[in-house]
Amino acid sequence: VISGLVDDLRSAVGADQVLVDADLRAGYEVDWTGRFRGRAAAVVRPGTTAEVAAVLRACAGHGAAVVPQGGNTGLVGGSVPLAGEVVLSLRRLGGLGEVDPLAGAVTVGAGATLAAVQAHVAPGGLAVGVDLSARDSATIGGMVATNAGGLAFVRHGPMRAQVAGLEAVLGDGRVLSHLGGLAKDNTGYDLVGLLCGSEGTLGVITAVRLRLVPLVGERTAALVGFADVGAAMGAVAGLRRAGVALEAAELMLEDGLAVVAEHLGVPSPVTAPAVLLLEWADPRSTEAVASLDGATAVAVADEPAPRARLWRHREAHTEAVNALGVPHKLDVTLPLTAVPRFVDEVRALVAEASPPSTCVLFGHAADGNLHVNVVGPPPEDDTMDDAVLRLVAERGGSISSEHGIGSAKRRWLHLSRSPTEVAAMRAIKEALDPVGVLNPNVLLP
Ligand code: FAD
Ligand code: 2HG
Ligand code: ZN
Repeated sequence: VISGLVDDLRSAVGADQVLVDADLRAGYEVDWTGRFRGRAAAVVRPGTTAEVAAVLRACAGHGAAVVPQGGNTGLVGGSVPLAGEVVLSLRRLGGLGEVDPLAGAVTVGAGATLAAVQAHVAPGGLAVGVDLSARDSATIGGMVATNAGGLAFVRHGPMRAQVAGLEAVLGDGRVLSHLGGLAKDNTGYDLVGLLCGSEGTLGVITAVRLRLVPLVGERTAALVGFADVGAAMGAVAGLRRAGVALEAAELMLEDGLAVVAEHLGVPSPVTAPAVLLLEWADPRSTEAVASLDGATAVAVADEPAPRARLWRHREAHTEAVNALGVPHKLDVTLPLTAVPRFVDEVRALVAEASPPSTCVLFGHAADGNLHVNVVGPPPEDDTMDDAVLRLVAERGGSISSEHGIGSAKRRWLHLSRSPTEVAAMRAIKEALDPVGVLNPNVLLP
């Protein structure tokens, strides 16, 4: 079966773009964190939508499961072949269409990296509404497939809100195309919205029509210290009530900043139990931040280089955690009022863990989105994952805020979704992917 499949894949995309040697496959077989690894039947690298369709027809014909892969920066084990699947890499679909200045929109290939699109649209005074620190590798297709959130969610919402249209190939090779990108379009079910956050289970996204946002060149960033998480959360709410249009509101903790400082070899500019990274564009907001209740220390920057230096202490959290060991990453949302207590409770859980473990917690304060990183338990031991996710559910939260369910969290999907919801999702999956070739080991239990 495998050799027949490989022959058919070679006919679909050309022999050069089908990788079967172990050393060529290796980079596609392990996730960014190193926690999830497997072995691919083959890695196939189509260069056009028609080739993606031919690959899917070949795989459907052989009953071979497919894992779509973009930049492979996903953090829930959804982009790697854990059960011998074919990896379908979209990275060659990196085309960048002409920017439409009237609509403020652009159509790009699914394999274009976020950084490439940012650089492409910036000369027209435009930007992508979602930004994340994996921008040099993460692809637009992967960001749509995970409905990525990121650093600008407070201002522009998730990836789904940036998508005006898309093109995707279904499991049997049919092409679903809705790239017109009209501002208003109530012509039935929102299939484009449905593909957003579908994690490669409903279709392989090949192109995306992005609705862009104004590029805000001049902004001010500040690190602001507080005595505790409650005070920091109150400060964000206060600024929003006062009408401050925050571009970002990120939460960090003293011990996490220390891990980052050690990793970077640069001390944190602000030391406090809870630290916010706030960013805003309107100079009139500077006064509101300067007079924040409960602030114990502040570092402000408005020139690009010093601003980037402040941001480095936030953005380097993920790589600093990975440098400690293979992390268990739990990306969760809590009701805003539950955040301070949850932080204390998680730290208490990890303090009692065996083997002794380190907890690095940070997140997107305005969204109630916490990134709970635990380093210590072996990769396959999910006792701590279970305890944290159950606590999240008890506190009224969501077990995935922005990274998705992937293979990492699918056994806990029921904590956030009712049986009726899971049944509806399963019915949708069966309707769009009847043969079940698209990422069958992801999302649905
Ligand atoms: P992959 O990792 O390749 O794939 C992710 C999922 O999407 C998989 O299930 C895969 O099968 C599917 N997929 C990929 N491409 C396609 C396609 N074309 N069609 C269909 N399915 C597809 N995430 C956030 O939300 N916010 C953040 O702030 C954030 N910061 C990060 C920072 C770092 C340093 C790292 C390493 C990751 C971060 N992430 C963040 C997670 C990750 O970057 C996002 O999930 C991103 O959207 C994944 O894009 P990718 O191209 O790497 O996708
Ligand atoms: C971020 O906000 C990402 O930087 C990654 O979502 C979070 O590393 C993490 O846990
Ligand atoms: Zn995040």
